[in-house]
Amino acid sequence: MAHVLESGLEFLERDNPNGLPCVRGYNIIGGQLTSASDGGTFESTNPARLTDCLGVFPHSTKEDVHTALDSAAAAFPGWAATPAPTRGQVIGNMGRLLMEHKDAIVALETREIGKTLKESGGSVQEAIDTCLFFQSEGRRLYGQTVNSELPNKELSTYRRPLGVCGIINACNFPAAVPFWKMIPAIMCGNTCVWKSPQDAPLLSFALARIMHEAGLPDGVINVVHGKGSTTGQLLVDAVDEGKVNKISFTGSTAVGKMIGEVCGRNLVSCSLELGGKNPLVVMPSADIDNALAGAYWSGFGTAGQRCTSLGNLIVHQDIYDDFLEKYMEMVKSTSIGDSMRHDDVLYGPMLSEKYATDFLADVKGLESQGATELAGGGRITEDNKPGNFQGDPEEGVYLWPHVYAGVTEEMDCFHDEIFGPAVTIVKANDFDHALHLANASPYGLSSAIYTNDRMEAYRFKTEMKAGMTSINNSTTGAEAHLPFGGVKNSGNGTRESGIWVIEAYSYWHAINDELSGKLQLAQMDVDEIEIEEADVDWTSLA
Ligand code: UN1
Repeated sequence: MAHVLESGLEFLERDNPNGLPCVRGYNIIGGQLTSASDGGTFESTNPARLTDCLGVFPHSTKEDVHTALDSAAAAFPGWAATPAPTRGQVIGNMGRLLMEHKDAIVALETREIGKTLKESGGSVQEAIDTCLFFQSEGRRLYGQTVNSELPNKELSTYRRPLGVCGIINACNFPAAVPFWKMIPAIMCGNTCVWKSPQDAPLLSFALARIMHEAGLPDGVINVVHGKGSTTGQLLVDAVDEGKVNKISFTGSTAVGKMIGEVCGRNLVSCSLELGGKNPLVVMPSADIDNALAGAYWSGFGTAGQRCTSLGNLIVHQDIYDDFLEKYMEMVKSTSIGDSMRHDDVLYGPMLSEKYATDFLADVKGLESQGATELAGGGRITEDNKPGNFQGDPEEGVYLWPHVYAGVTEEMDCFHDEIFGPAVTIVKANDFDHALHLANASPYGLSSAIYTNDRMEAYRFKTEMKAGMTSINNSTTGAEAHLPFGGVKNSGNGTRESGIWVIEAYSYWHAINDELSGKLQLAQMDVDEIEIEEADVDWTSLA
């Protein structure tokens, strides 16, 4: 076994295009690089070029997950006792190291999951911003002093860490989202076992290594690679075995509900950031060009693979035809390709083959529900490609932009999340109808309205049941210091980001310090102050 900081990168013989390197990847457990206990592996491939293999990684077993949990448990007392400002300093170092290596990390993210370089830049910047924010939070992590109802007695509160946190994130924001979780977790004094996303193990490994370079003690963050249904499930199962004090999960609603059940029956805290069918309403008073830009980006940026991507585009009937015509012009002009090799592409490949397969199953049969396909075409191939496709589509996993109009709330496609480049369009009769439609899906993550009517904007933000609402902006674009999360089927009400996330990774410890030297009973030994009413008729004064 080698220590993570003493090892270089190990390259494997591969026939990758342009001689791009393929590395042997390892878990990081207690600071040591380890392979799977049974020697099992899986590969990470570039979805923009399927012949490009980034690395071979351990497919972690139950033994690996449990060794990682034991390592996190062993590191916990020392890390929890480390002064919070020192923990913050380590986090600040992580942010500075990420800034230094930003360009390389951004390129790696794009190579591994296919997001455009610009978007990977956003994801990595969000990780940096999170470090810089929580660096200083280590100097706060405030508790309160509380006045006692009894004399010579002091009450105060402290934030305490929960213990060992299991971290499971999706691969679409593979730098930002694990940092949203682990940075506040370790700032509060917790230790983590991170199950990296199966489609982004190399990026996760690089980030974890940088975290160790920043001065993170061994065992505070342990990384196990693997698949969600195997390694991820083993981490969740460990909740039943009493080895986990917190699970933080970003992914599908179905898996989130399962995790919530396991945590619930063990009274273990869980943060769940789940799916969305995010509505975007366009009213006649809106700046239409701005609304078009927002609806286009929300639907097709990241190939629609954000939990905050646009689902239902709800357009007022008075502008419906005109808006749709302009929208479809934009959709048809969409430039798609590998952003490593082509500038100005709006989106790249799907995150992996599996995302494409699931998407194609989701859009199949939408017309039999009554929706009208205005754009579609499924998988992009050499014989079936949009005019603005850049490069050779057969090299990767690329999908056409899909648009379905005439959608109503009676149809399943109004309610179901479609993770990928698809927008369903709904016609609204008036503002009240639009607001009703925006609230009618089972989800409540993000939402947006384009209007220049102040009352409509006010009513939308007041009456919209969602974790996040944009006014004259896209459904995406959460900043690193605002609370992120949803209601209804989008989550369990916990939040990521900003000071609010601290609630998710600490518990309140109330301290009752009796200085009087005697037993003073709250509620019972408190002197009651009598009311002495004066004999004045206040009603006689005016
Ligand atoms: C996600 O959609 O999974 O708000 C995360 C945004 C990004 C984060 C999105 N800052 O779009």
